[in-house]
Amino acid sequence: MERTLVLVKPDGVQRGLVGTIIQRLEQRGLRLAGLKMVRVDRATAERHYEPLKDRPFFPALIDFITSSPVVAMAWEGPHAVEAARQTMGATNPLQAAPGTLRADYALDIQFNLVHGSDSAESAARELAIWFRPEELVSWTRADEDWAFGQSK
Ligand code: IDP
Ligand code: MG
Repeated sequence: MERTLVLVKPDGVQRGLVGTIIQRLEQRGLRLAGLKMVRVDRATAERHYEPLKDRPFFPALIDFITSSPVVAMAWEGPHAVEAARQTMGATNPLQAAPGTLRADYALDIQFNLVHGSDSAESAARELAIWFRPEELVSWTRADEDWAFGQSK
């Protein structure tokens, strides 16, 4: 069982795609364990994207992610990290597979709707930035035996 951080980035919130993004992950079978709307400050954004601090697009990325509210979510399930990223698609929407969120709803490599942790280690680090432990809810989804199957 894994937990991952998903952010609906400012473009997703402004474009009214919060519900669509939640629906895709929810219908995939993942279990929502935390959810909040946040106007992230620069210091927190820089901590979240710290592994990318030497990339040329880092300043623009921090400007973007702090420009307007985001929705932060924790999702759980078997292989939740990989499953969430697969549902999102490749970083560049033009290279994302059809049917993924980024291919279906985005055009730009920066304005690509969503963030998903890229490993279990990143997920733990990032979830600690966005959520206090008591904000993550432990519960059983009624259909999870059927969605998680043998991976439960
Ligand atoms: P990921 O979000 O698919 O994991 P990362 O390489 O971790 O992709 O990059 C973080 C975010 O930085 C991307 O989602 C995108 O918003 C932005 N980004 C990545 N590469 C570029 C680029 O080449 N130009 C502009 N923005 C980029
Ligand atoms: Mg990444």
